[in-house]
Amino acid sequence: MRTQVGIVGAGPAGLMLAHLLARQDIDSVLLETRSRKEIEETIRAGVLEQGTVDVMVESGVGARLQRDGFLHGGISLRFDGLDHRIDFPGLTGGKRVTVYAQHEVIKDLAKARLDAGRPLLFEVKDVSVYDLASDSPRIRFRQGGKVTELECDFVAGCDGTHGVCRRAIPGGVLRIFERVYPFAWYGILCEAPPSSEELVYALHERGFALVSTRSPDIQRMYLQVDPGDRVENWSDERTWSELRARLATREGWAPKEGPIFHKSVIGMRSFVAEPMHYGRLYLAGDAAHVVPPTGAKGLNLAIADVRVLAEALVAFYRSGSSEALEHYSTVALRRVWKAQRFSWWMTSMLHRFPGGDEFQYRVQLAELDYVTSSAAAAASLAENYVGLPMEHA
Ligand code: RFL
Ligand code: PHB
Repeated sequence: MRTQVGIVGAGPAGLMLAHLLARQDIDSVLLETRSRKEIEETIRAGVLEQGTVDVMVESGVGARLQRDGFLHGGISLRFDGLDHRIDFPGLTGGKRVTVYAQHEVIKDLAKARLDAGRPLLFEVKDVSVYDLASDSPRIRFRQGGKVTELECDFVAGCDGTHGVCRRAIPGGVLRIFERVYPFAWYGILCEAPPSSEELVYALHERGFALVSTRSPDIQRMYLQVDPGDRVENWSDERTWSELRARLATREGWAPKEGPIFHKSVIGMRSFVAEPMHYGRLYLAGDAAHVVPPTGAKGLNLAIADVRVLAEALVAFYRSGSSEALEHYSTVALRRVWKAQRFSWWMTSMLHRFPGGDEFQYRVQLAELDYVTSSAAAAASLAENYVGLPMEHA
């Protein structure tokens, strides 16, 4: 079996890469360990930058997003019992974000792929990549009882944090940069109308809380918890009481409550592997970098990576030149590190650090006060949140 680009992982990165290449008549085979049902039901991100929306719409997979997504013109930073709005269009020359769940993006992209009759193989097992430094790297995998060897011009490692591609790079090639935070997020989905028109990021003495949304009748909320905490420790009653406490305002704000149907605890870390390629293997998305969710950047970075990678692959097949491919890692990492900085900064400003003293907490409150009272500081938050301009390789 042969293809031009072998893509490992059908998350947002892999699916979008396959889609952008198909539009330029470049063949790819997309391999995924999970089932279609699983990838379409995993609850994750919800905030899309304008650039992410643009590439969905321009490439013909944005119809549902345009119909069902919610345009948000700002967020609220809540501290000291008061709300302070960051007005995105006013601070960025008109930009907004769109709230549309990641698994809906996955459904749109998977459907486009399968409707076009192009290969997307689910439930593959024992995936391994090798001969990466040669001109014909290979992917070996098993589906049912059958082992297949796929010979490629290039391999795209879009297999997320725990995938096999990054690990296949020989020792000593990659530099790893990592920070683990001393807290996690406990997230819920509930059947309730929106408590707030826009997202609320709250810092309270008891810790961080986030009010997000999914649809007119499904809401998403998060609480900062201990990394060792478990959903079993969070009864519905305790969850609502903690959300009420951390989100209380002087005006008596309270979340709209409803049956909780999903609970999960997610760890928080920052991680970058450099460079984002080895031989003819190119890493994209969470396979190469992870951000804490406070900046809402993970999915958007994955899409930004594959936009650059797709352009570079198209340039290679059109002209035979690998110059753009050689620049891929450098160009992608410039955006990655700015998103890392922003995500780390939002996380540091908005969480209580276990063992942190009162001085640290006062500095966090002063930072929030500054960000919400200085137009320059607010504009810096806004332009990062809505997404920095795209760069090209
Ligand atoms: P994914 O989504 O992890 O997809 C990787 C895919 O590869 C498959 N796989 C393999 N396939 C074949 N062979 C193997 N050996 C394989 N190993 C793994 C996996 O099954 C999977 O389907 O990575 P990708 O495409 O790079 O996308 C990254 C994003 O999913 C991630 O960054 C975001 O979800 C992060 N994130 C958010 N990002 C945002 O931009 N905005 C947000 O609001 C936001 N909120 C979040 C988030 C992540 C969260 N969690 C659960 C980590 C909120 C949460 C709660
Ligand atoms: C979400 O809706 O899941 C969400 C929103 C904003 C974030 C992280 C997650 O910063």
